[in-house]
Amino acid sequence: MRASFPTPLRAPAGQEAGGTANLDNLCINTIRTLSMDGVQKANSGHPGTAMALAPVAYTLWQDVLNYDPADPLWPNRDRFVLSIGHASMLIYSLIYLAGVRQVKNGKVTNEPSLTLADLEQFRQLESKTPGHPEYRHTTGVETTTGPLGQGCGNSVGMAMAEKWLAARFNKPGFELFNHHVYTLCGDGDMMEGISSEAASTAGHLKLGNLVWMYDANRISIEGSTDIALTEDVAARFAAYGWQVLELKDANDTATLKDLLAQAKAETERPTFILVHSVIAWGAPHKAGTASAHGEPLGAEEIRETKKAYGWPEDRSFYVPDGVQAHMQDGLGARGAKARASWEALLADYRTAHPELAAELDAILNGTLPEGWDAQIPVYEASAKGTASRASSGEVLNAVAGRLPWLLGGSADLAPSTKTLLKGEQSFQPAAWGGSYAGRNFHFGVREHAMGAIVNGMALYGLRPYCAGFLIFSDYMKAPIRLSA
Ligand SMILES: Cc1ncc(C[n+]2csc(CCOP(=O)(O)OP(=O)(O)O)c2C)c(N)n1
Ligand SMILES: [Mg+2]
Repeated sequence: MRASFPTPLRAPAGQEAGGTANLDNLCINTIRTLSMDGVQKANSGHPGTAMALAPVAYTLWQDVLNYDPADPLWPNRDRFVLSIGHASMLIYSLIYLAGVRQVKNGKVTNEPSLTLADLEQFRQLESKTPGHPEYRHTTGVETTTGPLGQGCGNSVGMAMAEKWLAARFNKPGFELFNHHVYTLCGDGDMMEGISSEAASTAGHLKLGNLVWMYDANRISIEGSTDIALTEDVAARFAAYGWQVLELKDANDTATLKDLLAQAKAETERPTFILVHSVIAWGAPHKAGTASAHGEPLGAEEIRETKKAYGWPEDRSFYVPDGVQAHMQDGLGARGAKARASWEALLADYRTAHPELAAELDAILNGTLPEGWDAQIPVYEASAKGTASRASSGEVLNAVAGRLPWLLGGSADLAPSTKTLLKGEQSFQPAAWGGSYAGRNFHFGVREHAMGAIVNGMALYGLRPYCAGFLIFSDYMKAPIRLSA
């Protein structure tokens, strides 16, 4: 079934206008056409969703995200998670246009993370632009995505890590951590159980620093989602305790900015923005069809689509002058300013709170405190032995005393798995009588999300663990593999 596509070739609001609106649309159409061209050249990939969501992702990056392309490791940067990893040309185009610098061996270099030549190598062996985005392979990719739902789970872990870091390190006059985690997800993510587990957890924990944007294009591989997804997804999120907002047209960037402002203004609830989009927007024959999900558009359709965008029809991988500079003036300038004031704050923090500053350095550098293992007990060989879960609990507690950022919990099995850290609080919002500084996490009976959440926390440099009975680790296979 073809989704409705009433005004296929009409320019989005503002496109006809001059000035910045025009430059914004130039950027958006650059992302769309790079995505089409990348997939076409590779003769494989997913053009439609990258095209449709270009205005959404671009607006987020250009007008909202606190991210400095010159320092992709800045600890208080907003995180962007592309849970719909198949739309990878979207994030590669943004990384390229934003001029994100490459990180090598843990250090930021002056090289761009991606060049136009890298985009032309989309999906080629050893290229920096694999079919699905991979963490540490391409700078600017915050987590590996592809197995649908994992990115959603990771983003909840990231938002939890942010809350924990803020609770531990922020001091009066020193708000070191106050960033947001933004996730783009799709129908597939919404169908996967892991995202429900993760969303339920995020609602319970009142993660007001988390925003999911759901691309409700009502298309997946087999056709219309009418064949498999008919529930009221927004109502589900309201029930989970999220703020639920709706964007009626993915091209309406002005309203999107308002909604993202509402998301940031809401500090108690995570925000879910349901976005209506048309897959392969602007493609005269393929817009709104499942074939635009995972096949190249084809040379003729690309030509006609470029014509509809007012683009040179015969140019491939065309990046108009001024597009990269425009992103530097927007995202780049805002990010540089935010990072500079953060660096200054950190410098003063080092004087005011030297011990905490040293601890933060260790977290960010991935090092361990001196003597972290000094209290690990020694077990004499004995015929009777000790239950490994008992010795595990003792060792965990022996290390925890010397490693404050060792934290974690269990999927409702802590009394059996012996994973409770003695004398530590539970990680809970104040509303439930707890604190985000707590180190005992209660994942609930949600193994799949637990794995992805812990992966998201690990991406912040924390040392998280999770636990359950071995047999239930079957429910966690995907996050276990991704953690490797
Ligand atoms: C766990 C998992 N199962 C299956 C797939 C294969 N797959 C990739 S995209 C996709 C359809 C996703 O639909 P949607 O999220 O609506 O994306 P759209 O077609 O709108 O881009 C599927 C089944 C996957 N990537 N991950
Ligand atoms: Mg879809």
